[in-house]
Amino acid sequence: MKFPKCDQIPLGIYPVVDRAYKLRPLYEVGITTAQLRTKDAFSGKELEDEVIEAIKISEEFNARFFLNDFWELGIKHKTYGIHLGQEDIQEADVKAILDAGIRLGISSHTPKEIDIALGFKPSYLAIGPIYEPISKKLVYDTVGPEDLKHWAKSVDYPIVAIGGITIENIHNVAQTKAASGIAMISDVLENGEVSKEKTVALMEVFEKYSL
Ligand code: 3NM
Repeated sequence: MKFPKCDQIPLGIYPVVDRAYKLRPLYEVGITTAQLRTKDAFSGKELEDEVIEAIKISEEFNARFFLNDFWELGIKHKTYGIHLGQEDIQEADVKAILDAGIRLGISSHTPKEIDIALGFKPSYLAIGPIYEPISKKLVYDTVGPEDLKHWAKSVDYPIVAIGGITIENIHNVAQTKAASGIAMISDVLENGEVSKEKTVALMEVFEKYSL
């Protein structure tokens, strides 16, 4: 079992949004990787329509679109990728995702969880929370850039750093050069809507260190 790679270029700034329409302005400024994470906001047909719309917009921009949680819908509509947490990965039909040729990203918060995630040979490994998450309460200790760098040394997969990353602290994360992607919910937003300006500022920092 080994999941497909996510192309050669780094995942880059990797926004995680709650609605499909928020993807378009992100792609318009050059974002190449994004995730839809609706949690309980939608269900049934409404959820499926949201997923279909997200895939359609992402394909228009040739972007790497990951769907959070809803792996059955991801397989049905052939998303580029699916992102799962540690609990979801135990319940999902991981082989069905693999057989569908879909990429898989897995969250991890501790060295033990990293080991579990790597057992699936994922397309990327998310490590967090780097800082105190802004939009989600987590029971885990913050990782910080030092441990991110340290943990990344023994991981031969692309890493996505997540949790509390903002324009103020992204320099510390980017300069570790440990992460192929830097994910965030809050700091690409302004009053809940995508801010192109904030997104571009984050992208500029990422690019400065990935050269
Ligand atoms: N996962 P913000 S932290 C969705 O550590 C998510 O696994 C995390 O939101 C993890 O950028 C997190 O607002 C929330 O802090 C990220």
